[in-house]
Amino acid sequence: MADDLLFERAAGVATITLNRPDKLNAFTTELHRALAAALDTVEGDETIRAVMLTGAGRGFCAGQDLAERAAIIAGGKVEGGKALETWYNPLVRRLRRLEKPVVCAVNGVAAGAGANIALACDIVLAARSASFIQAFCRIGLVPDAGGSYVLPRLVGMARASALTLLGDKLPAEQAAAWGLIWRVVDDDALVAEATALAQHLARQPTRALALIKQALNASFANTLDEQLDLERALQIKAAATDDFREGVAAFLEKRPANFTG
Ligand code: T3D
Repeated sequence: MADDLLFERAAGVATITLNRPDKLNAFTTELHRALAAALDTVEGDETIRAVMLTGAGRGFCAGQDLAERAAIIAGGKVEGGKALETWYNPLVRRLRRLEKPVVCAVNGVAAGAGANIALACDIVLAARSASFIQAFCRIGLVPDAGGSYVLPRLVGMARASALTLLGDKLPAEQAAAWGLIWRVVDDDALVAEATALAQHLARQPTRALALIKQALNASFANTLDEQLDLERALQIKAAATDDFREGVAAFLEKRPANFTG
């Protein structure tokens, strides 16, 4: 249903809101389809220079809709990897490779793939009342949507192991203290702060921000030598942009830069 996802654009920012509040915005096939279409729009519209992703109601996203999955189980057609192959893996790859920054405003509980989709975004803000749950083990599944990749890298193996093997709730403030997310803000300030951050990013040199994402995405798998070579290659591209010229001119003229992306 189209209303399962809200899409608004203003001031260079596309705001995407998961909108199944009664079910804590759990992912159905329809919601996946709507999100993929929204990201198509984001990719194709050069006036959109940043994204803000959030959820409606008291949850951010409770991961896979288990009622939808139960219907499939009841029909005897369990295909463990299908939803990952069709929806979750492409979504995580798209968020990481999107050449525009994505701010995630985690407004409430983020569980299962919902938690890991949030962690696939570039800058994660969370409401003070929000929480993160690697809920997979509670239902006999393994972490997916990139959880087993990012968690050890973000918080270390000891914490990643406990989070994924126990499936306990991690409060937002603890998540921030551990470096899982950027920061926590008061609940009633979350949307305004996340929107302001996304609007700030939309005024920055978009091409350079995309190249920064590319550098960070490669960093964990690269040796120092490989990363230095990559930085050089990306710097050649960044230095060729109008925004680099504008940034230097604005600095020397002691005025704000007018980046055009
Ligand atoms: O094949 C594949 O698809 C593999 C891919 C898997 C990816 C995954 O994400 S697997 C993990 C799936 N998610 C979960 O296991 C989390 C399930 N939800 C919960 O454990 C709890 O809802 C929370 C801890 C997140 C929040 O608890 P609480 O007490 O605050 O809320 P609640 O009462 O449990 O939920 C409120 C409503 O949302 C409720 O509906 P109702 O009874 O009022 O009509 C509940 O059933 C519904 N809901 C919550 N999560 C889901 C859900 N409905 C369907 N699917 C959900 N994941």
